[in-house]
Amino acid sequence: STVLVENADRNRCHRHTQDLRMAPGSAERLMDSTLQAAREELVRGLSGLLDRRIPAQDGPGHAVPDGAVVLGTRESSQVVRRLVPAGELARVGEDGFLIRSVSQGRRAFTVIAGNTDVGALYGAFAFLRRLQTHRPITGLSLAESPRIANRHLNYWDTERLYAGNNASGTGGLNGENGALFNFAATGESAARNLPVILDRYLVAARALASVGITGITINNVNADNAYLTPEYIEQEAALADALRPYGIRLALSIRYAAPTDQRFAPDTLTDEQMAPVDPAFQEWWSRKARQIQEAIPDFVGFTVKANSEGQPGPQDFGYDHGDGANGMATAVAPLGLRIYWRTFVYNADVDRDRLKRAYLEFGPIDDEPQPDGTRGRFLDNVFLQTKNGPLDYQAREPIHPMFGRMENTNQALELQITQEYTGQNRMLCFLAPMWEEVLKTDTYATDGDGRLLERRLVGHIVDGTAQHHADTAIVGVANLGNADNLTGHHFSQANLYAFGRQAWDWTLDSADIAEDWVRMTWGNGRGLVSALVAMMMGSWEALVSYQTPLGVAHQFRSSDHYGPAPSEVLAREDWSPVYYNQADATGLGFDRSPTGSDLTAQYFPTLAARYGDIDSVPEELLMWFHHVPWDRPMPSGRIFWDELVHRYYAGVRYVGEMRRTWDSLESQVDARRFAEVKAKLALHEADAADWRDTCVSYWQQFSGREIRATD
Ligand code: GCW
Repeated sequence: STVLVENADRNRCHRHTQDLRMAPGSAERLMDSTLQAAREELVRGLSGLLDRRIPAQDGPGHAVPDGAVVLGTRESSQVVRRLVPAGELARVGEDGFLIRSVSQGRRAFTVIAGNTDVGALYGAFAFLRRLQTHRPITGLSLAESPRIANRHLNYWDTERLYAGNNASGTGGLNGENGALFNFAATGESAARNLPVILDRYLVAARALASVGITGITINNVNADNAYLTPEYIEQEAALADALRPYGIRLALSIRYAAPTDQRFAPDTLTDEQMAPVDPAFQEWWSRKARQIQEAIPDFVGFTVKANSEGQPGPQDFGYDHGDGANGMATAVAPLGLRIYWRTFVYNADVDRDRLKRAYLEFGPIDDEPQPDGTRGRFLDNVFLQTKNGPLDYQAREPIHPMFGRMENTNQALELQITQEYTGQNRMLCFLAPMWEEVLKTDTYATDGDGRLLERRLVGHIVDGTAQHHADTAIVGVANLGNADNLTGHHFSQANLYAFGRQAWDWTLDSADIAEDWVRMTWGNGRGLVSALVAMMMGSWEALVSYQTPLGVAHQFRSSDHYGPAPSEVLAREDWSPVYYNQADATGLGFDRSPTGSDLTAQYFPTLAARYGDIDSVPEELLMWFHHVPWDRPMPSGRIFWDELVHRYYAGVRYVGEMRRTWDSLESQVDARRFAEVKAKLALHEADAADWRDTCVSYWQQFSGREIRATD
């Protein structure tokens, strides 16, 4: 009946004048504090879901009203102090929460408690989720806390945007780029730009808070130095203020060589001063970080893409990744900031097989004996940020061999939510099953004596329990844009949603996540829920089948990373589809077994043996590790060639089934979204068929065998 949040106004945390940041005619009110935000969510959510106005109240009066929802911390709320034992609450940690149904005499009410305001906010969203998904909201005694502490997004504001309202409808670099946040470049009018806060920033903040995202790196990893200028820092601060009540902190991507940029004169460094051990280098970053921290007190730190794809890095100045990361980390450690150093590097001089290169560069630094008798050179405030697989966000990859191998270094798992290689804004592809597969893959990691660790799934490595890492992080490359629905394709929202849920608890079942999302997004109708969940759950495997079945890697057109181009030969061997498929008269696939590049040796022994043997490698990863003869018998009873063709056809057939499923739901979905998804599914099927036909006919030139499509 009532939402009761005591002391919601006590933590005013804004720093800039309010009017400067409000969009003209903005409907949203900027929150001052997290508890206010929580109150607002409950009032709005309960009123909407129950279809009547639910009032809010600040103090308990003499008794909590019957039916009320009370929210707070022990610090903010008398009710929480009285009813929630300190010890029980302490156990859920910083971001966790308790939800309790309480009866007092004839009155029954619900208490949502966190140790922090943000924890309480997460509890509010969890409570609303229960209501929205038609789960019981009485008799509750729930305790939840996240397994991973830093649950971040990386937002590439200029690249891989598929959710923009720009002219082409695709996002990208033409005209207004479809980015979520608008920065004003020097001299540009601020009328529609930061520091003005647009409604959609708050809509995004609320969406991210609802799934527990704690931080966002707001610019592309191929960073533009403008983000380090005072003009931008002021805008970043306004954005940080707007996101802060929702528990979301800001980070920035930087270019490693930023200190040499003349725009920072007279503070510009010479190449000699760019040695990461040079006091001038460290002083530069510490000064810059202080400047940012003054404007953004809870600034997270820097994300760095160094010596990767043409980006500058320590190697340009004669140092390695350990030196570079540590140089920056030393500079910012006294400020409590972190460095997220990406491991997406593939210098061709390191090894012929691109997939081996990252571990060859980072592994030895992790293993290096230190003067104090420990191992591993990376400092404690460095996270190595590693993609799930060793190539590049392909729809299915083996796990990156670095998981479990970097026991002396903090490691963050990086997943791509934006659908660069998984259908962009056209194809419906629910990615949670892929992430679940990654997170639940057994690394077979061993300890120093070669004994198998007890907890050794990728998820255990990432959540720190495998190798006792105190600091943990997971990063999603975001799929946000300025589209009304934030993500472009309506079903792409499910990926953002799932990322947040899996970042919070990687042990969740992706089908359960899909079900929650469907209920909250499309409705609770029985047939609708089961049909959509089933459709979504098969969509990723179908995409793998019609794009890159059985582990054939990276067959994408270089111009857009959307369509097929198996015959493409590019200037760089390691960008060329032909390098990945190795098609010839004997078969298809890249030999990374001991007879080939021996990537398999980078895995722990059990996996190395499994992947290295064509008889034991999982079928789905076959061509990642082996050059497979066209006539090799497969578990299905078909020969490899027939199986390959079968997969392509089955994948496209599934898309046809998705279209029929969707059509059958017309009466249960609102007309606009029904039509929008329907139109995309039609394109999806045509494009999937293009993948099938282009690839199968190209492979046939090598196999010389007949195309026998099977059901
Ligand atoms: O897959 C590639 C993308 C690039 C991206 C790079 C990376 C921003 O095509 O767009 O660069 O990965 O992860 O750094």
